[in-house]
Amino acid sequence: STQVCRIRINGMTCTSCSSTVEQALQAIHGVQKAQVALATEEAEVHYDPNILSYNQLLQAIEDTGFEAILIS
Ligand code: 9UX
Repeated sequence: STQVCRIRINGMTCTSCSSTVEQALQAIHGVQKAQVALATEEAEVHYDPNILSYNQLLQAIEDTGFEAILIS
């Protein structure tokens, strides 16, 4: 199954920042699709809720050095 969540990411200032976050999300088992937009400072992540929870997505972003806040 698929769940979609949107996450606000604070602290990204260049495309290298957003690429780092996007690749970290895409590398997680259970993530089906992840897009990080620098302009809006948001991530949209499609993931399997049977494999992981959104809290692990937030933690993975925080691990890259940015602040993550669940939007929806
Ligand atoms: Mo860009 Mo982001 O030079 O921490 S990688 S600012």
